[in-house]
Formats: sequence, structure tokens, C-alpha cells
Amino acid sequence: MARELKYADKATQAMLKIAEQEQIPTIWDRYDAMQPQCGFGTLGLCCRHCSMGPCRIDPFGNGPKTGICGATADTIAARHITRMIAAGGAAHSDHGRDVSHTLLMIAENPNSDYSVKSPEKLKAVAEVYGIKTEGKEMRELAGEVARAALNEFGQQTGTVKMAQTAPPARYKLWQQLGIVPRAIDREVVEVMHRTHIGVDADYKNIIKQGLRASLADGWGGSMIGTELSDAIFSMPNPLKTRANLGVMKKDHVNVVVHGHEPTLSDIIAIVSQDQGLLDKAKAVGAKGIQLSGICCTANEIMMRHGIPLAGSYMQQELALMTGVVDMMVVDVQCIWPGLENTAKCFHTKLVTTSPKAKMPGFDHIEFHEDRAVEIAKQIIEEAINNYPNRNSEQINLPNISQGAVAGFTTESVFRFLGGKYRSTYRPLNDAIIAGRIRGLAGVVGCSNPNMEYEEGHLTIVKELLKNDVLIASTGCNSITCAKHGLMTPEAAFKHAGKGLQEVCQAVGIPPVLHMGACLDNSRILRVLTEVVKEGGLGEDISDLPAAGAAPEWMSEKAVCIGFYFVASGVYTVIGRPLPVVGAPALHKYLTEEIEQETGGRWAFEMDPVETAHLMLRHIDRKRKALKLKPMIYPQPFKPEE
Ligand code: SF4
Ligand code: MSK
Repeated sequence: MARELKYADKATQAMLKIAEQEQIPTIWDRYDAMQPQCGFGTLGLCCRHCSMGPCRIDPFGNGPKTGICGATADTIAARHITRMIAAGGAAHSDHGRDVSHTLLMIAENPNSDYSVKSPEKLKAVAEVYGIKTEGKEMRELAGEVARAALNEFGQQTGTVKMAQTAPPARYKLWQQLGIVPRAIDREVVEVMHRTHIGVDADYKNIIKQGLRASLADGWGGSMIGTELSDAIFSMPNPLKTRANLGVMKKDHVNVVVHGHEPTLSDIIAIVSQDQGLLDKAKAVGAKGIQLSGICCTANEIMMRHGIPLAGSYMQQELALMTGVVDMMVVDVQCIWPGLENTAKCFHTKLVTTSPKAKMPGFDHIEFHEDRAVEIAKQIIEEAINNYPNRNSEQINLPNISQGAVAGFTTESVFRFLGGKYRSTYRPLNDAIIAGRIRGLAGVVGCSNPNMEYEEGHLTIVKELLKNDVLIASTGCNSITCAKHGLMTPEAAFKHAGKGLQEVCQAVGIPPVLHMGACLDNSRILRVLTEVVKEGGLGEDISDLPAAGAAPEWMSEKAVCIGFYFVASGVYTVIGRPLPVVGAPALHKYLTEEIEQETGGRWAFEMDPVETAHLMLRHIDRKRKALKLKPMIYPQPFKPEE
């Protein structure tokens, strides 16, 4: 049963004790029960792409060295990883498509429950598509932008326009490499075609298409999702909030939203304050309605509304075990079907809302954007009606939460660093050039029971901060950082080196910037682009003293994100290796040779301190290549080279 998790936040540790007492299995128990996991799968050496198989390659003994069709280990692993890119890109991009449809609905339906809350952002996106904005009424412009964005998914000619916002040198390189994405759906379809039995067997050529598909997500589907979400639901602005299970309230109706898309959660955030619903909550004996979030939906509503976050991916079933969740409402991605078994032990209602994601044991209330408020009210009413079904003896809500500042965007970092009247990245670039900030890091991604929970995220972040690296964080790394107090301005004094401390103090920012959901890694691409544009740090993203890490990655989305960072010129370190280790040529290509082509590459490192040091070595190499000044203050980590 429950294990000691040394690095986990206190609320998680408390809930694991409850799980043990009550004999309720958790994700960690299911992980343990799955051991030993298949070595062929771990190494990337199995293939089920046709019914002559399944085939597996024997990496050590005298067994088969090719599949029945003759596919080698490199071909099989390249096909598999590229399909992971396609699945991850499809998930994010389909989210982007849904947001585009919401924008189109705003344009076409004057009575829509949604509106454009940030006209400035809409105009900025219109510019990318070459759409004239002058004299246009907002709904007219919304229609034109929505159609242009939707066109990016299925167009048969041309290329994805959003990708042209990359630094010119980067875009030119993609043209030379032949990996400029043509259309978002097309790249996913082509991955599926090429990886079919008897099509592409050249591992480099397969990865080339993988890179193009990943760019179609990072600089396409995801970027559209982020940009249009900002236009519709408003531009996030740094705000104070709280994080961890203790944000739920014993005497309130607790509704937890879980998943990814803001179309439902944003409306629920607004509707949960409806006076009629608050009265109904009071009528059943509750003091009010407490909304909180899990996973990236939490990030979305936290950064726009300050709604507190209840927990990360790994805490979804622990939230139910508090006994106070009257309803968990889910949409898409990162939702465990196993929640059903946990919920059965409590009064909690589980509700799916997307026709794309139904789950056994969950109620289904289908969400339709054209009846958004009506359906959101129905959902909350059902949660209220479930409040009296609580069993007070089962309530174990840890009173543990932590303050955080969340909601930085490419634009707000710009404003903070530049000062109110000087919107510019100049102070950031100058701080890097002068040796006050050593470099930039994106630390992002999931958590995974195959790693020590939160150790990777926390250790890497703290080691980088100590060495004056400013961090942009998204996804479940953000949630870990928020829960552990790393997203407060005070964290700079506790964890950052002197140079970074001075910058954080001067502009009043935390040393770890919350930049949103996993979809919002596109914001990090744009921050890097702005730094290049500001000048003095090279011509391309690959010139920057910057690196990325996803220490506890889990999903196919994470694979796609990693590939679009590598394709964008970023050195990207992950914990558990990609399933390519049994394919020697492919492994070497992704971790070494690809840097000659894209300027970025992968590294696999399980030790979090060493991960941070790999990133620092890379940052220092780039500083040296740019002939930047030595760091102003002594640095704890000094690479031997
Ligand atoms: Fe085996 Fe080739 Fe079929 Fe894959 S595609 S299952 S390696 S025969
Ligand atoms: S929710 S993809 S566990 S970051 Fe986006 Fe977290 Fe990873 Fe899901």
C-alpha cells in the first residue's frame, strides 16, 4: 500500500496515510502492481503496426534483430516515437481547434455566452494572419480570425502562419530542413501514413516528419489554443492565489474541475458565483460554493480568475479521498478512468462533459458551447444536490495550502521587466548579458509514479535558481512549484543566487514564473523569440543561454512538446529516457547528431542534480559562444570544462 514520498508536499503525504488506513489503492499501488514492466516496450523494441506481428527485437541475445517485415530496431522505435508525437500534437491541437470554434461561435451568435475579453490580443492574432483590423467591429474580426485559424488545420496548400512568428533565422532553418509545418491535421495524418507497415523505414526521415508534426503543434495548434484563449477568456495577469488540497472547504459545496480546456471551466468559474446557486447551496446547509482545479484546467482558471488549485495530476484521486468533493467535472486529457473506484468509496459524483471522453462509472452531462451557462448551472446544481450525501466520518481534509503568484504571459513578462511605460525585454537581455542572470530555463511537464514524486521538479528548479537561472514553468511543474512556495516573490530570497535575487526584487516577480497549462508551452517559445528579437543574444533561439527540462514526463503531449523544443533549437533534458534506448542509431541521433541540424537536442538523465548541471553546462557553452561577461556573483556550480 501507500509508500513514503520524501519530496511530496505535506497534503499528499497526509492523504497517502488515509489511503493506507482505508485500504484505498492509489496510482502508486497500481504502478507497483505492474512491475516488472515490459523491457521491450521500455526500450522501444516492440511493434504492433500490422497483424504479421506483434514483433519484438531482441537487443542482447540471439533472438530476432528485425521484425517480420524486416524493420530494424531503429525503424521500429522511430515509428513508435513519431506516433507518440502525433498523438500528443493531436491532443493539444484539437484543444486549439475547439477554442477556434468557440471564437467562431462568438462571431456568428450574438447571444453567445462567450465574448472577446481581450480585443487587443484578437487584433495581434489578426495581424499574424494578415487580416486588417481597422474599422472592424469585434465580432466581424472574431469571425475572420477564427476562420483563418481553422484553416490552418486543414488547408491543402501553404504553410502554418503562426510558425512565421519564430525568429527569421529559425524559420529559414526550418525551410532548409524541409520541416515547416503545412497544416496541423495534415502533419498528424502524414505521420500515421508514414508509420504504416511498408512505408517509411528510414529512421531519420521518419523523425523529420515527427519534427514537422511537433512544430505544427507548438507553433500551430497549441499556439492557436493559447492565443485565442487569451483573446476570449482574457489575458492572464499575475495574481495571488493558493495551491494544494487545503484550498477546498469543509463547509462549502466543493466542485473540482479537472482536465484541460477552459471553455467549460471558465464558464463554471463565473457561474459558481451566481446568486441563485449560492442561495441553493445555503439551502442545503453549505456556506457557499468552492471551486478549485486539478491539472491544467486548474492552471487555466487560476491564471485568469485566481481560482485556487487543488492539486496536480498525481493528486486527482487524493482529492476525492478528502471526502469533501461533491463533484469532480472533467473534460479531456490526463483523467484517470481509475477515479471511478476511488469515488465509489465516497459520495463524490464524477461527471464527464466531452463527447470525446466518456468513462465507465462517470455520469455524462454533455457540454455544448452554445448552451454554456445553462449547462454549467446544471452541473453546479447537481453538485449542490450531492452535498447532503456527504459522510462526515469520511472527511479528512488536510488544512494545507500555499500562497502563489500565477499568470505570467509573454506580454506580462515584457511589461514587468520593462516597467509600466517601457514594454521591452531589454532589462532581461541586459541582465543576462551583464552576468546577473546566467540564463533561462523552462521546467515543465507532468509527474509520473515511475519517479520519486516531485523530487525531480523541486531539485532541478532549486539548483537552477541557486545558479541565477530564471525559470518559466508550465503544466504540473507549475503546480508542484506553487505548492512548495517557489512562486512567491519571497522565494527569490530563499532560493535564488544574488544576481537573480536583485532582478526579482527590482521588478517584484517570483524567480519561477507560472506561464500556464501544458498547452501554454507555446508562451515559452514566444518568450524566447522576444529575447532573440530584443537583440544582443544571437540571432536564433539556439544561440540563447537557455535550456528545458521535463523531469517527470508522462504523456504523449510531453513527447510532442519536447520535440518541438528540440526542433526550435532548445537543449531538452528529461528524466526517464524516451523509448528509443534499444535503437542505437536513433538514440545517438536524437541525443547528439540532431544538434547539427536543429541546434537543439535531447538528453536523458534520471538524477535531478545532474539534470540541472547538464542544463547549466549548456547555458555556459552558449554564454561563451556569445562572448558574454562572466557572472557578477560567484556561482555555486562551476563546470569543469
Ligand atoms: Fe512486425 Fe513489421 Fe508488422 Fe511491425 S510492421 S508488426 S515490425 S511485421
Ligand atoms: S496536466 S500533460 S500531467 S503537465 Fe497538462 Fe500535467 Fe502533464 Fe497532464
